[in-house]
Amino acid sequence: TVVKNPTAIGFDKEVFKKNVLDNLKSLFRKTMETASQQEIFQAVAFEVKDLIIDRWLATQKAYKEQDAKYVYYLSMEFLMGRALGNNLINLCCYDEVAEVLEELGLDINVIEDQEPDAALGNGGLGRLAACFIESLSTLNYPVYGCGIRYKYGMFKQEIHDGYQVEVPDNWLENGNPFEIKRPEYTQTVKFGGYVRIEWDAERQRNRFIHDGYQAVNAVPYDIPVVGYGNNVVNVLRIWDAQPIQEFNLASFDKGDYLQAVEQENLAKNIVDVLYPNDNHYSGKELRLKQQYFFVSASVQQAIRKYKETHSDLHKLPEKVCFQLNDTHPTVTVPELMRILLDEEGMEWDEAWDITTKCCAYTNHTIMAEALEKWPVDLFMRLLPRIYQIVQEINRRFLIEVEERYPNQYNKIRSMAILYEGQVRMANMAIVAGFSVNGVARLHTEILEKRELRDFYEMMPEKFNNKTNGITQRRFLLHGNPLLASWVTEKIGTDKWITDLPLIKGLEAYADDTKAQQEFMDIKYKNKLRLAKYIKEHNHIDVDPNSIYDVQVKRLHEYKRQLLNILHVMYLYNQMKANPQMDFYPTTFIFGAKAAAGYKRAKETIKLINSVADVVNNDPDIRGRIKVVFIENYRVSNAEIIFAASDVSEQISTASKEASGTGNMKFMLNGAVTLGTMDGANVEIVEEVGAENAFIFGMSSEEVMAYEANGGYHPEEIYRNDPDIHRILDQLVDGTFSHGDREMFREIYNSFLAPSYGRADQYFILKDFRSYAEARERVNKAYQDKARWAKMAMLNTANSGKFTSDRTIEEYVRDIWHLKKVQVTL
Ligand code: 26W
Repeated sequence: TVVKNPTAIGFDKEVFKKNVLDNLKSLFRKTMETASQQEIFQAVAFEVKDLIIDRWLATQKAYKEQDAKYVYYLSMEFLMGRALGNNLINLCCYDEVAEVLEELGLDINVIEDQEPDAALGNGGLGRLAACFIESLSTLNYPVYGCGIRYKYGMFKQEIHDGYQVEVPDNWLENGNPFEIKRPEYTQTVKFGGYVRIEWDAERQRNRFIHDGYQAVNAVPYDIPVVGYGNNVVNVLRIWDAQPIQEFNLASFDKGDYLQAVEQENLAKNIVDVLYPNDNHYSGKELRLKQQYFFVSASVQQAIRKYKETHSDLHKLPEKVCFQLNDTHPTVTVPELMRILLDEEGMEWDEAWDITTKCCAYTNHTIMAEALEKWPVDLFMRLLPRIYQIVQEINRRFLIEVEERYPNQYNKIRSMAILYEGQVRMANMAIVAGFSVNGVARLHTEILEKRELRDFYEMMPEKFNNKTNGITQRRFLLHGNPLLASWVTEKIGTDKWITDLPLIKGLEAYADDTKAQQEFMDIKYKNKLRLAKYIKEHNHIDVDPNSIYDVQVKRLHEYKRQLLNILHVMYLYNQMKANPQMDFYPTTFIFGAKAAAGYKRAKETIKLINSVADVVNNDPDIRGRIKVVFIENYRVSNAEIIFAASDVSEQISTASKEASGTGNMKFMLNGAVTLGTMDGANVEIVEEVGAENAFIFGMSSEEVMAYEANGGYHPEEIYRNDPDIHRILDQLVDGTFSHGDREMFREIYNSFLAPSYGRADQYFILKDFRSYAEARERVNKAYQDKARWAKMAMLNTANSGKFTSDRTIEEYVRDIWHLKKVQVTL
């Protein structure tokens, strides 16, 4: 029942079918009868790429004709997920292709399942980048997404005996049918060596010459990013590393054998693997290499492209903006300076003027351990010329600080770029960027008032907020087709696909019993779909009539999966003591990857699985509490999970979650938030109304006040609250570990006697009672079917603000100043 978009016209089913069969023949010399599902996926994907190509060419032609300004979205991570389904949706021929496949005896869902997720990202930051480039395309804005073509993306997670095991993600094994290699745009990137100073007599100034370096080639692969129904195709450009010259015997003769081997090795491992750390800086040299590698290639490419049609680099800011996705690409600043100074021969002041008008920085976290601070010795060894430029940026900035705040050493201590032997990347991004933004209102306030207070005081005009968003094309239209069709039918238009606030039209049905029934029927069908997935992948039976209470996100202490599972233990104890207690059956669903080296996170996964073992198999519980850990949480199964959820667990310690974006995906799909006043939860509650969410816990003010005083005393709670006492003791009495008293000892100690850091650093015990009480309210509320249906529907109805289309329009208005480009075929 989805209304067809006019651009679907021109799609010819018979031609498509014939071409898919031809592709099978030419790619694999197979027929429909002999081809594997994977081969059929490839044949279909190549045909879809063909549909994209004409639009791609037309888009780039239109940009050129209009001399369009581009944003270069520089990001170490793009968590794209699968492409086939979303490309078909945005080309407006999903239903038609589904029909073609059906006529060939195929199920489009099964074909889509053949595609590996492009998991070139960890979590929130990488997925945000993917939503942003999709929205930019849909809104007719020119963008290059610039990133790294990791050979191995985010690891695959397997659970063995309750423990996480990481398995390499060889996502390119069968090739990527959507990418195009562009060797003609190869750039050279230089590492190491030294800087020689030479007198340039002609220009009467010094020249800085970088010598003795090792170089690698950066070879781009382009992946199309299709806009919805508007013929726009932007480009995600990811760089691969290749040795400059293939290692050969000729170089042996010339005597630079070792040089050749070293260059070959450098190229070999630069793009091998995505660092699987989320919110944790590790200071590895290879990571800095990755950063400079893709930044240098992208900036060189941008300048080269600009110079093809412009002669005056002073006007670069009219055509180019570099958006730095967190501090990871901050070497953009000195790299652009290097090109303008050393290659274009500019003076410092003019180069600085251009650079500071081209760069803008987004901050995604206030977690201290996430801040990138490179040791100076490492930095200058790897990037000697870049380091000189950083020194000069720092020197000039400190003069400004000194002028503005004479003799206030504390200002220098907090704002210097080079300090105590480290290069502080955030400080460089703030000093050089013309814009600094946070990702939710509360987050930006905390940056201004606390974390970046001195910068805000000195340069308030740079600071702004851009509350995150998500694309409804993937997370409703593709992920939840039943609800998507129903929304279209109810509000009488499919325009919400590109104008999400129209979804507010659902409010008119909030009290309509029939609509409530329909809404909950769709939820039920989606719960069946998830139950089937869980049965296939986890071999656990879940009751689709139970409440699906879901926490899916990276595993991190501040996100407090531990609070959730401790509460399940508490519930279990209650039910054992009182089998007749009033309780609506609930399935507690978790999904989370732990960074490979993050011990506490991995112990938490084991605890969740151990509690699941005991609770799920205890006959006294009679299936009223179930715990499920979904293996290998990623974009593709997230779409299924959000659609099926009743309760959205957003329970981070207030002030710690910059925004969250999963919270928005749940809301869009009609799940009710159970959360703290943190990140974008604050704005979600503002939109939907406090009566349609379950809020608990300390405020960010309270948390920050405790932190300023060095924490609190969890052992008082342990002593005075018998229920909490009991669950903590159960961590070390073997209840959930077949008698093993040591398995969860470290978790236990973290509350009472940590070997490092503060006791209960994330205020789990402090918030426990308030959380338990909120969960009780949830359980009661669900038993009133009409009330719940209304709440859930109102969440969907009020999710309009959280489209990434809105976020992008704000970036365009306040930071990028792009113009819309129309593309006709
Ligand atoms: C250097 C190690 C490292 C790796 C990743 C540091 C920091 C990161 C990211 C900034 C972590 C991240 O993904 N942050 C999340 O960004 C989302 C998009 O803005 C927010 O919604 C989340 O709240 C934030 O945790």
